[in-house]
Amino acid sequence: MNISNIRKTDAKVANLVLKEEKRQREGMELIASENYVSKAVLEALGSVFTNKYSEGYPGKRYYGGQRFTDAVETLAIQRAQRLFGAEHVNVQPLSGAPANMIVYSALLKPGDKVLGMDLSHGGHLTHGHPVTLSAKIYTFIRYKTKADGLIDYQELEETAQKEKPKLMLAGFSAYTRQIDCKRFCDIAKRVGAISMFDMAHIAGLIAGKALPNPVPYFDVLTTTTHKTLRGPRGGMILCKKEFAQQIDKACFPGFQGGPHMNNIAAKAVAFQEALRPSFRAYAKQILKNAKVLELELKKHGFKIMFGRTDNHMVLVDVFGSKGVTGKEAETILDEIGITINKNMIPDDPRGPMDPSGVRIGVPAITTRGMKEKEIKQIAEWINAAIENRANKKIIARLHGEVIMLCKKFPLPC
Ligand code: DSN
Repeated sequence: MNISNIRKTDAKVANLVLKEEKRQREGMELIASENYVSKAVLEALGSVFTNKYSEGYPGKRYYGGQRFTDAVETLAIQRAQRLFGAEHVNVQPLSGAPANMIVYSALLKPGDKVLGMDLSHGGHLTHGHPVTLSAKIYTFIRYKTKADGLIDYQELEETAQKEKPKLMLAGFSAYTRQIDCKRFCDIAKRVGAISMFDMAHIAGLIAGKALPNPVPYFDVLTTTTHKTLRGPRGGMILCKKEFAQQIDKACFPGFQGGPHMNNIAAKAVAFQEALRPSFRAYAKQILKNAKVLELELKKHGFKIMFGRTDNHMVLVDVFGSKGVTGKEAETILDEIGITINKNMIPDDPRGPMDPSGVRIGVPAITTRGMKEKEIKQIAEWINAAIENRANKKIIARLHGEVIMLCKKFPLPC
């Protein structure tokens, strides 16, 4: 990345950018929610659109000078509509958590009930965890998965019938199975609830047609744009026409101020990339890589939660499998240049800062071009690092091997 101007004016920041670039280049990114953008997305992010205030929506702004911001936001919206077949799209949410909060504030009154997935069962903080602002405003009831890794839809319906939630929320940040969208939305309809899907983790797999599209089923969907979708950091809301006005008003002026137009320009570029046939091949390869990772880790004796993976990640009970905590596994893998995150497993007896599990995802390494052969090698390294965690010599050797492989698969940006 060219940072010649930062170098001239700010040696400290330049130095940090270069160090981070080296870390990314020589390391293996296996955090399931991370990815690498293209050079084109990075250019749009660094473009002069960053200078512009554009409160409002295309054609209805509060400030002048909006000819080109209107055009770029319209492009982003139209491309997102083509990608997902959505009736209405708002590309202004700054990220996933604000997007969820915007939907809640658009469609709920304080105290209203929401049925969302439990965090330790793969849900997300913003789906009702008590530490969040949304949980202080709305009443969240959480559903869980069964021992076989699936959602118990019968129990979900019983809870929904009993609690009569205003909103039923599907979606996850660590769940690895498919949601039965029709069944979920049928339950929501029967109890008179609005159906919502937070598809942040799998948006790119849906865009790339590797997973079925939930958009036709749900009333409202939220996503981030920087995970499997390979766009800039940001959020987006998709909904049926009948909710469009409420959602837009809740976003601006209800929740946010000026949209980040450089980010919206970068979203437009990313969506164009995701519309290309090559993106379908990419999404398909992610699923293949995740499956190989699951099978190889199982061979090495790791317990895979939810039975298996149907998407881009695996949740592994490292404590139950190898007697190492999630935090210890994260630290040891960091030492060999493999970045993952510790993660709760369903009803984890351990705490969130040192849970029993780790979450491992393949979108970023798939972007770098790694395939089945490399994934097998990575599973072997993960096992070797965890089993030999006390042996500094082996850890150093593994780190060297990781760097060698990374050098063969350069970053796209
Ligand atoms: N932090 C993101 C993740 O890792 O899944 C979601 O917010």
